[in-house]
Amino acid sequence: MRIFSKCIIGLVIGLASSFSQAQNNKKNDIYRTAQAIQQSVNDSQASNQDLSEASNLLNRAYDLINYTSRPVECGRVYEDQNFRGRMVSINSGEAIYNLSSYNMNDVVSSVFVFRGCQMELWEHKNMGGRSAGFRNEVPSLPGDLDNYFTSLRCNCN
Ligand SMILES: [Ca+2]
Repeated sequence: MRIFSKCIIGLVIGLASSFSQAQNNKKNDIYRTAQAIQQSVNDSQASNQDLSEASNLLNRAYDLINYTSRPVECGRVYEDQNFRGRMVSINSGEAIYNLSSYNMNDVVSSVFVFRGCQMELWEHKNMGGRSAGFRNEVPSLPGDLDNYFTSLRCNCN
């Protein structure tokens, strides 16, 4: 019983911690699995210590699921060079179809992308026209891309 619950719940924790923001469906599956494990632990002939350990492990699994479910900031675009001026932040898995909504059309001059994330920006609204991708920080966009972008998308691994 103790080995069984440790193996299964350890697996749940491992899976939960490897999830990224975009994988909510899988996280929900794991959440249901964890609940089922909790039920089977409750139903079985287990010692109080077994139940206590299983409960602690499940709580860790739930904490990890909650943690990985929170929005992850993916990157930021700035009006001026060196990450100055007005700023718009974007979360992983999100898109901004028209920076005009933020009064930031054709003004972006620097881009910050968080580690493990990738941002793609487009010349026109709705991901139209020429595009460029960035994986790290760009304190000063090259001349032909300066004050140029209108839409963007960002994703973290
Ligand atoms: Ca600018």
